[in-house]
Amino acid sequence: MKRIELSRRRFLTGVTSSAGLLVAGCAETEPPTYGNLLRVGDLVTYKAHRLLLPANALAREYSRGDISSSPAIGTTNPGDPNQSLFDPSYGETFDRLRGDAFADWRLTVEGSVLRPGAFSLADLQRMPARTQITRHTCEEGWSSIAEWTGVPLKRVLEAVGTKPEARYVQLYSYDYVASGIDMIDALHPQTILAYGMNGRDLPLAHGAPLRLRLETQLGYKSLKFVRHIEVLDSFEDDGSIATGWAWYAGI
Ligand SMILES: Nc1nc2c(c(=O)[nH]1)N[C@H]1C(S)=C(S)[C@@H](COP(=O)(O)O)O[C@H]1N2
Ligand SMILES: [Mo]
Repeated sequence: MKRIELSRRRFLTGVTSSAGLLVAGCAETEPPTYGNLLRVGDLVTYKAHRLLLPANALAREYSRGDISSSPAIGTTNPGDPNQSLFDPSYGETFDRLRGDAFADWRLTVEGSVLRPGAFSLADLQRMPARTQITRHTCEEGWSSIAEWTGVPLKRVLEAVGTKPEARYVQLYSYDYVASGIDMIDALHPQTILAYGMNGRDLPLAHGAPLRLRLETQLGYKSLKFVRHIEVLDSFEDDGSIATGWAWYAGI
């Protein structure tokens, strides 16, 4: 474990500077084929990570004593029309579901899958769980450490059976945000759909009832208030590129 813990960052130090060379030399790897020339920097980062890191290299995990307070950033209640990312199509629904302690809430999983599914919170909690204490790194420059409990996204994808041609997984929220990832990150052992935080139910402000924890990328890709998952055969912008962010925010 220790050995692997060291790997992600160490491995990448010094690599990105020479990554320009890699782009030319790695036509055989699957490019994410997203964005345009302005996004060439992302492409370099993406390729460097995908070429040089073992797919399952773990992000560092911490101990209980390292847990810090976590600020709640961005949407803290998708049912509140005053929040900047409020989505009128889903805000009221979220409010209603929350009023009933999410008893009628379902996570729908569709797209390039053999058995599209709708999972209740209890369904997800019956699946094998994973607990991890990790550092959340926000692109705004702060970080915090928390314990997260949830079901590995891999388990949910196994339950619906992704088709062989499936290449991306796009997650949608009750606010105006989505998060798209490739299959390598989707199947990563620390990529979980979390329903617990620091030993309790996931609080509203942190994404109740279910949020993505994507430990291999920056904070904005860890989607809160997950509503729907779409498995894709080809790349689609999740909104990052349209709003000037990197689609791939690997760390
Ligand atoms: N649905 C949704 N997910 C989101 C956001 C958001 O505004 N809406 N903000 C993102 C950003 S920028 C960060 S840093 C983290 C913050 O998670 P936290 O509020 O639990 O600290 O959530 C991410 N996921
Ligand atoms: Mo963030």
